[in-house]
Amino acid sequence: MNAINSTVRLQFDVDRLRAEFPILRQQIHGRPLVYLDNANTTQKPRAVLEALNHYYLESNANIHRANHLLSERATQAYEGAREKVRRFINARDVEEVIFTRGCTEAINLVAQSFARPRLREDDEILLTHLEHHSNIVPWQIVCEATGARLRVAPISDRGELDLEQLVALMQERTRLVAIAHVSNALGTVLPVGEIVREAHARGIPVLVDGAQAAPHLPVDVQALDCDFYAFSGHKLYGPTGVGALYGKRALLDAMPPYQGGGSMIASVSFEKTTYNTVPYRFEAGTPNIAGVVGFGAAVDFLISCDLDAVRVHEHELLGRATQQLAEIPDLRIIGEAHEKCGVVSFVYDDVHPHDVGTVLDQEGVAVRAGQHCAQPVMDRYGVPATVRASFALYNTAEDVDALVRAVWRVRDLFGA
Ligand code: C6P
Repeated sequence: MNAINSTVRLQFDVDRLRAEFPILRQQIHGRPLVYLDNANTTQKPRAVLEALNHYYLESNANIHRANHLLSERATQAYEGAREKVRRFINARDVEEVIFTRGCTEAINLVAQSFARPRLREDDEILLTHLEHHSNIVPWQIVCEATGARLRVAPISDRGELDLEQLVALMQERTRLVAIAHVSNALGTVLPVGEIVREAHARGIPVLVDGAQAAPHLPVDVQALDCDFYAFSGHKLYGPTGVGALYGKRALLDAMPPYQGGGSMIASVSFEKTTYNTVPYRFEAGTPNIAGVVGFGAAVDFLISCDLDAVRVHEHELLGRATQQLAEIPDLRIIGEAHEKCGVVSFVYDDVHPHDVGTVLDQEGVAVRAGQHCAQPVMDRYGVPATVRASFALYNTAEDVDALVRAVWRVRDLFGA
């Protein structure tokens, strides 16, 4: 470890942080909970729980549409969270942040409102082989409606994207590149900045699925220069059912609404309706106000933890887990990219990953076993599923050791 890392580490007090997550104190099947399913959803710190509670106890009202004090408070809290999210991703303008139900809805919004009106028969949308279903299916839906088609850039056996091949697939008919920032199934970090540069050099806009990156990596949408960035609140210590879409102002301004209803209009008559400005044009109906307030509190919490220190800590956990798991005979790690973050996936001999997951659960270790909503990745490796351990800032070296002990237990139970 270099000098900078040691300094950062001194400032990172994981025990103090864990104390902020009451749920982690419990026992599961008589053993201390070891929660390693963070890529699925993270646990919530007291600050987020208190923000939700405080909102409902003190400020609950509908936003943007009443002139009483509670509504004013609720509106301020909601719009305050928008500014927090803007700062978190360094968007230029608060109007470039649209609240959604999550990363999935954010991508669907772009598919329906940005891509669909622009796509013609034989146009192309370019993805990679490591995408989550949320960054595949919305594009298939618009392709079915328009006659456009998907192109898919391959990944290597290590789970790395072949940038040259991706660039070679950026052709005259490519209308959008849609890529993950970090793969949820493999942990691969994609060179998003380079991809955006290559795409823009050819006049192609880029959407980044940041669901697995925003909790772990610094996200600066201006530095990345991506056109859209989608992520969820619940994977970064916020509540479920809320997320955000960043979009460049000029693109958002030119996009028609995604859904119709209250709040997204300027005026309505049976003859003609005119629409509100962004971001409100894309937030039809009463939103998840409390969820957005909790999302803002989660962003505050994460920033207060020192993001550099968090990154170093999580990287150490990933390294420790990878090294110890690799020592288990007949265990195969799926996804060995040079640059990884947050996730280690593996299969053990011919024991089905679901059985491994069940044994781990009995040992108090919560992981995800399955396809991780990334079936093409499973097909690429010829496995039905993987076991995936994923890390958060509150995990410890002891959590990693408990995971590894539990996997050895699988070996005892199922035989070598
Ligand atoms: N991945 C996982 O266990 P939502 O469900 O909208 O919050 O996020 C969807 C999504 C989109 N992209 C990536 C890369 C993701 O990892 C996810 C969610 C979870 O890996 C649940 S399937």
